[in-house]
Amino acid sequence: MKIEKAEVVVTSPDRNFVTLKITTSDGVTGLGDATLNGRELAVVAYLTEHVVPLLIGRDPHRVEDTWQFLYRGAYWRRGPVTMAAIAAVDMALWDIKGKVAGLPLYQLLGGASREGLLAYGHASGKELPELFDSVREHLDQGYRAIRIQSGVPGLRAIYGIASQAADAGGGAARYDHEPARRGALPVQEDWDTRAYLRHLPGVFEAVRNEFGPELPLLHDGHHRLTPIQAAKLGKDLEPYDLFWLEDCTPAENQEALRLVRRHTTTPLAIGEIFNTVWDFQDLIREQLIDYVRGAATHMGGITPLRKTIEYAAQYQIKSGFHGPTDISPVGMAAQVHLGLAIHNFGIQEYMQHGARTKEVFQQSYRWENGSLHPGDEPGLGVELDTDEAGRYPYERAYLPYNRLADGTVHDW
Ligand code: EZ4
Ligand code: CO
Repeated sequence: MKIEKAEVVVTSPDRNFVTLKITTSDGVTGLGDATLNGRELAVVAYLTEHVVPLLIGRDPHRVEDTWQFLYRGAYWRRGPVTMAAIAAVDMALWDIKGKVAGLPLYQLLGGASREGLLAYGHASGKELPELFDSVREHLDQGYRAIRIQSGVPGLRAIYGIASQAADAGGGAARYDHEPARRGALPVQEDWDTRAYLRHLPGVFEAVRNEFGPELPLLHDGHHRLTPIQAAKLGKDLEPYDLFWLEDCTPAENQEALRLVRRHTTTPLAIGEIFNTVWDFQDLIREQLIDYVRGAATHMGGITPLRKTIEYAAQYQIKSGFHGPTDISPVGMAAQVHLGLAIHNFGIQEYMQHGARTKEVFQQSYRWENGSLHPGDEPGLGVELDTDEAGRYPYERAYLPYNRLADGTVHDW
């Protein structure tokens, strides 16, 4: 069996997705997710111009060898564009292997370690009543763990607030929070760290008072704090027993986490923008985080994400794989299979795709009683309806960016 064809499919049902479809000489097809939010066409070019020609004629069973060849063979390593492209190949080859074996991917990864994956959704609101409604909606939908993002008085639009995103226009209506907006240029949001630090602990106090002590609550700081600010926030949130505080600092400076750790027992989750195992190496070895936020789509596929999480297991660090709407159903399926198989599963983010996306990508993973299960179809269990995909051509979309009141660009 050889790889006969590799096609890059771009579709924009509710948002842009990039999918690699590999076909073997035996007619088996495999899918991989290569979606890089706001930079989709860069990955399309990398795949089409540089990767696809290398795949034709290769043995699709050689997953590890193909990964090493694409990673080391390019000489210029890492980076989000390259790693999203390699991820798509890796996923597609695992998909093919599962289909040839007649087994769902989780069986190839060691079999199920649990019945299903606890998944969390995104509740948000400009003010408390809207936030409480959003939490109740999530509870009604069956969520048993919820991320809390709140507006901040004096700030017009900030990351994570669905209604503010909807006000800014551009396809945000369906989503709990879809940060990328279709349009010619990125939307500007605003930020004031001191206002945020003053406001947020009161929000968590109110949520705990309303919904009780048991519900696992999460929060995303989205890279906007300095180390000492992050330490203060972690400390201030301790009474509200967070499941995790995510991306409390921009993690390029990994030493910063040592300082945060010295001051707070609030669990930390990091890594949604990391590309490789090596980005996690120090954070895991020094036990500076509690949850690995990597995504199969952005870490170079199932193969390296599995290596990362196996390494993390030695330190009792668990998975909390990134699962926003910009991970396609193919990428989500990959993570749900991996999450079912590993011992050190923590939680899975699950925002849910829109109806059009579910038509384009027919999924066999299911969501029941707040848990995800990958289903038992061979491989990843996702099929791409290319006719349906063709109805939704690419639409330019950017992630927003941040400015402070004085006009300085800030981390978004
Ligand atoms: O901003 O997926 O935890 N989730 C997140 C996401 C990211 C987007 C970027 O593409 O931080 O909302
Ligand atoms: Co995040």
